[in-house]
Amino acid sequence: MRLSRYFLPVLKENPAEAQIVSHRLMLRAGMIKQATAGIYSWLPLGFKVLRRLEDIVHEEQVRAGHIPMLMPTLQSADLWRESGRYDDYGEEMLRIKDRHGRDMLYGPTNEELITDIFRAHVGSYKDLPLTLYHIQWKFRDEVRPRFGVMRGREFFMKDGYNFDIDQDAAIHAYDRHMVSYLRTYERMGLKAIPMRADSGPIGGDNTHEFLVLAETGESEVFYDRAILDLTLGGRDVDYNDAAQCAAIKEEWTTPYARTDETHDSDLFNAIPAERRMSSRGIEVGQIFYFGTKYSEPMGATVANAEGEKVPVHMGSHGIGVSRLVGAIIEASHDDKGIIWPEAVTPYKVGIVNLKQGDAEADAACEALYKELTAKGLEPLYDDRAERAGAKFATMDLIGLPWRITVGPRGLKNGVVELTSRRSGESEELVPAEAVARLQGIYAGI
Ligand code: P5A
Repeated sequence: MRLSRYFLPVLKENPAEAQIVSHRLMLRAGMIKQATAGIYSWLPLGFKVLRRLEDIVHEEQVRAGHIPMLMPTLQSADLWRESGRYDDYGEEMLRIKDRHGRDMLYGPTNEELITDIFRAHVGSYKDLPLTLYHIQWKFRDEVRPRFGVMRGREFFMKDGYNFDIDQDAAIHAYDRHMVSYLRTYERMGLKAIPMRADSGPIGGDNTHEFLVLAETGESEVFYDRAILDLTLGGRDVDYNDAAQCAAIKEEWTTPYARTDETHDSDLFNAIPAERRMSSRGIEVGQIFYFGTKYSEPMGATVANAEGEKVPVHMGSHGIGVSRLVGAIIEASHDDKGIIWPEAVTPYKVGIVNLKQGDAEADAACEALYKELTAKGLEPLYDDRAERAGAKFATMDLIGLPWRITVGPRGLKNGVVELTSRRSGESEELVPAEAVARLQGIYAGI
């Protein structure tokens, strides 16, 4: 992409309405624009990051054996009356009437809708286990939408639902989700800690939230520092292996980690003082096992091996995809702007032409642009007739992890400069070497 032809409405001034850094940087970097309270348009740069996160979530879900589909945003109130949640859900639910006076709602979550699909089509234990998921917009009429996409009213969520014959099988699904979520967040360059939490309106006693530590997080969290040393890394996980998934869950849930909703000060105080940590966190996902809470009232039964009809065991699992964009920025920025982890960056490398209009510099940039594009290293080329300082400031603000600077002085020696956004370190390389270096960095990401 050439910046002169792109749509990147960066703001020079700090927007007054933004209280936290991710919101400020997303507005300044031209990623989002508020449409109305808690509802945002995703401008091209923001949309690119959102899509990238969506891709990672899909890849990891499919890897775990879960099946993608798509359900609508608008739902009929009747299904929610069957589960009893139409009245329970309260004011967070946006209720709408259609022209025939029928009660509709903009889905805040999809347990009822998926249970209806299941009961219409599945009747035997032989069709289980089954996990279906989608990534779709949700609406919750939050009392205080704030912090940009962190607490929106309309937001993008991955929500998945497992159907299993009994509790043991459903707990395997729970563990499988925990492992696949750990892997998803690690791929995004985040440390997200599973913490015992409260299940709220979704239900059930078994639930973990995944929290990214950040001062601006809305949740108060308490944890054993030892949990920070855990990583999944490149482990070979067989998601069908219930014992392996359970062992990984055990590893992550043994050190104390809880949100304030479930915090137990006696247990916490039993941890050696130097490992006792309390801070704030951003909830980027939550998993639930709620058994037959929906299947029983909605009549979602399957025939078991003995031929008896039994209500199916279910859980649901959510990732806040749009919130993650903000969470990654909270975890990765400096005073100049965003610093995207390579795995989620909207463009892999920026090209800065220090002397636009200089025949040699222009030709070198064009050649690099072509080469990087051909190698799949999607570049963003700042080809505007701007001062070098302004170009650097824009690149720093939008946070591409690598920048290639091209100028007449370097070109005299046949070199360009490759700079890391994170460390600020630069290296002079001939253009082919710079491309090869980037290929190495992005290999396997
Ligand atoms: C699990 C999937 C559920 O809704 N039903 C289907 C279950 N869980 S949840 O915890 O309520 O939401 C899942 C994740 O969605 C994100 N989230 C939000 N993101 C932005 N703005 C909001 N207002 C908002 N509310 C929830 C969170 O990341 C949450 O973990």
